[in-house]
This record gives sequence, C-alpha cells and structure tokens, in this order.
Amino acid sequence: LRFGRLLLTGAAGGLGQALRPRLKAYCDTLRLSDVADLGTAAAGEELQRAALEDAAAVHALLAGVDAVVHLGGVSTEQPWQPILQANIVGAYNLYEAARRHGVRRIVFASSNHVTGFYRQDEVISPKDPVRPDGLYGLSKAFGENLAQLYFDRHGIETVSVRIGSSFPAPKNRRMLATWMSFDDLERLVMASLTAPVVGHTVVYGMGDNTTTWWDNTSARHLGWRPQDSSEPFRPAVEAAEAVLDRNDPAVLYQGGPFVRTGPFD
Ligand code: 15L
Repeated sequence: LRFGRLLLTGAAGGLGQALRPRLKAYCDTLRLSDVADLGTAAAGEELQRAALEDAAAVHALLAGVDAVVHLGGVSTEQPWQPILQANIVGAYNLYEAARRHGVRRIVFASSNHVTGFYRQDEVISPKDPVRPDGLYGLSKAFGENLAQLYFDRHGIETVSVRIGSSFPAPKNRRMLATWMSFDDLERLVMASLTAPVVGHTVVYGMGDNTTTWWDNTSARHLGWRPQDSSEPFRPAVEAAEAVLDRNDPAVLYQGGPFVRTGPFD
C-alpha cells in the first residue's frame, strides 16, 4: 500500500466504476465521491456524495487525503451551464481545497477533446497548442491551465491525462487510434501518482495502438508505457463499420463526432 487515503471523484462514472476496485489495492482508505449514487461502501471505502460546484462540500472531500484522482465532472459535450458548474467552478473548488488541505498531487482526467480540432493526419504532442472541439474540450483546457497555475504558485503537482477512449473495447474505427484499456488506464494513473517528480505533466491516455495521432515522448519521465493494443479488435471493428466519408468533419478531425456536437445550433 502506497497511500493512506486516496480520493476518487466521479466514482460513479464509467471510468470511476472501473478504477474503484483497482485503486483499493494501493491505499488503506479509498474515499469515493460523485453526485450520483455510489451504492454501499466495501471494506476500506468511504462514500462522500458531493456536487463539485459546492465549495464547502468539496472542501470537506479533501480533508485528510494524500492524493486525488479527479474524474468528476461533465464528460461529454453539453450546454454551457452544467459544464461551467462541474468542470470550471468544480475544478477551481477542487484545487482550492487541495491547496488549503496541503494535498500534493492530483491526477486530472483531461480529454483528447482539448486538441480535438487537429486532423487525423497529424501526429501531435502535449507541447502543441490546444485546439478544443467544443465547450467540453475547452473546459478541460481550463482544468489543465488551472493545474499549471497551482503548480507554479503552490507546488501542487498534477498529471493531466488527456484520455482518448477508455472502454472495454474500441467501438468504432476512430477508437482504433484513441482506445486505451482499463489495465493501461490503471497503470497510467498509478505511474502518475507515484512518479517521483511530475510538476505539471500532460500525457495522452492511449493504448499501444498501431494507428496513433499522439506522441507522448515528453511524458516518458512518468515511467509508463501502454501495453494493450487496439489491433486485435480491428477486424471486427472494420467489419461492423462501413468505410467512412473523409469529407465528414467527424471523420476528418481527431475529436470525431464531438466536433459537430453541442450547443452551437
Ligand atoms: C471523452 O472525453 C468522453 O468522456 C468519452 O465518453 C469518449 O467519448 C471519449 O472522449 C472519446 O473521445 O472517445
């Protein structure tokens, strides 16, 4: 066990549910939070429901915590208000609470949609300028900038993980490039929590995929390499999805359908 108490926000979400049993192996106590129901607490779990926009509730969440895995917030393109509250006000509340409680490291679930308007024929790195594909991606870019500020001003370290598509299996042709297994996600989160020095590191959360749009060389100090490839899924994915129209923005850009989803109607 490397940690006394870890906090996992967004624990009721897709990746929260995947990480909940896995993170327990690395800590005495796993504090779980979400706005949604978290079920009943297993041994070594603490359940603390909180809305991220509620500063007092978030402050209470961070008390006695060694490190945070922050998956909480809106995870798809949505209207401005929910994004503003959960992802912008909420991220600010989390970092302020971390500062006031002396929490030293956060793993921030950012998203590939921070750079979703790069084309699929470009290989980019975390050093390239952001190019959000919607309000959701923009809010994640805010979270990354917030993490940078809290490192520069207060020394709180963050690994911002621009997660690609983390599901049990890739669901379509795009995800052959963006897919990351839950095992690789777990290894990346643990590397991010335990690497000796991270400052504010940005890394793409991706598998060992043959097709890729992302170069993670600048995050090699994390000591993480993805191990699982989307390639074994390729035949089934290609059989299930027709060849795509390259004039469709959802096919041309890395963000896929996110580039034309959202409130700009
Ligand atoms: C995301 O940021 C979403 O949270 C997730 O549901 C996926 O759609 C993923 O991006 C993706 O780009 O596939």
